[in-house]
Amino acid sequence: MASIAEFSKEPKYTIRILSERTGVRPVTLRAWERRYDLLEPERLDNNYRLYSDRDIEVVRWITHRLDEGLSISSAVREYKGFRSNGIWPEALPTVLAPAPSKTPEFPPKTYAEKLFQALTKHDEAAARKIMDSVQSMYDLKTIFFEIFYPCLYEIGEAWYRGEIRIATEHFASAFIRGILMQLLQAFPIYSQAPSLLIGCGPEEFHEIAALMLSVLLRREGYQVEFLGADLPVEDLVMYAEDANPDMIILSVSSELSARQLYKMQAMLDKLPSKPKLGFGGRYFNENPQARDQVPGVFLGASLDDAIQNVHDLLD
Ligand code: B12
Repeated sequence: MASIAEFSKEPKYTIRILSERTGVRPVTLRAWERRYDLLEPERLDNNYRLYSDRDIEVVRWITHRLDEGLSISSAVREYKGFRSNGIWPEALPTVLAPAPSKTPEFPPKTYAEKLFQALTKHDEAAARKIMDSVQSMYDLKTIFFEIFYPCLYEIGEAWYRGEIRIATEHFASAFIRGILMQLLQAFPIYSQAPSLLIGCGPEEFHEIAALMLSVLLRREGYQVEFLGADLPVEDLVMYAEDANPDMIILSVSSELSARQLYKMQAMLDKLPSKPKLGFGGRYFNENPQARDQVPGVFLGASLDDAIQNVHDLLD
């Protein structure tokens, strides 16, 4: 394992990137910087700060100590104790794929088509190869929104036209779901951050959007539990009573599912912690008038909107 000293001091990342690479939200990073003088970012003329690979490792080391139960002040004291004795702590092993490092050969659309071809031929080896190169070229949002989304959309259209079997659609969505689950599990879980339960409304089986949102919010440092498809309202409310989430987010693509959410916020309001209900999904995008019928917060038309709204509501 390398020591943190072996990582470059070259200032190159904005606070946003530092946040994405460490899972600590920018607001928390700024507070740590103010209170504990932990990092040494370089300030540009416009007052923006740039962080180095070494800063990333320092923040990862600190968050690891927090996960082990230390308070932030004890973790910083321990870190500074090492440093004042001239010691650099060991860097943590990398659990995530490295940040994109290769210049893309083709636009994302081309990879969406290649992935569609591989998956509709049930050629898992080819699909994996495509994913390996895509992950070395593109960030997660590009992969989700510009490669997975159009690929799944075309799968749906091909199924609707009777050109592919149900088995093929299942194979394709299981493959993409598998990649998303791996990503979700590779991100650390921060026990101090606001907590979110994310899944699908009752009788809703389209779970990929909820899973994408779970990955992206976990990457931002939220404590996310992904609960999957078809969550019955009563059961979810009872679980929320035990789990005390700050928010429950449900994805919905049918009226049947949406209707069952009408009574949910009132049930949540009876719990001591009064979690917020956030919702979105294809049904609410296609039927904007239905958004007002569900008590709770409509989180927007896209997953990017949802992330921004979660920040606004919980930070
Ligand atoms: C995979 C798939 C399935 C799989 C899902 C597997 C899984 N583990 O998730 C299975 C086999 C279960 C399935 C079942 C059905 N499906 Co289907 N399915 C699809 C397919 C191919 C991909 C869906 C997907 O994951 N898309 C990618 C995600 C990212 O997109 P999305 O869900 O639309 O989400 C976007 C937005 O809606 C929004 N969003 C979503 N959730 C949230 C949440 C929040 C908080 C916010 C802010 C935003 C947001 O952001 C996302 C990104 O832009 C689509 C095709 C398509 N056009 O999407 C058909 C499709 C959705 N299915 C369809 C149908 C008809 C069905 C069935 C009724 C088929 C049947 N006869 O049984 C059942 C219904 C099951 C149910 N009750 O839920 C139709 C729906 C037509 C319609 N207008 O109603 C589609 C469009 C196929 C088609 N072209 O006809 N399906």
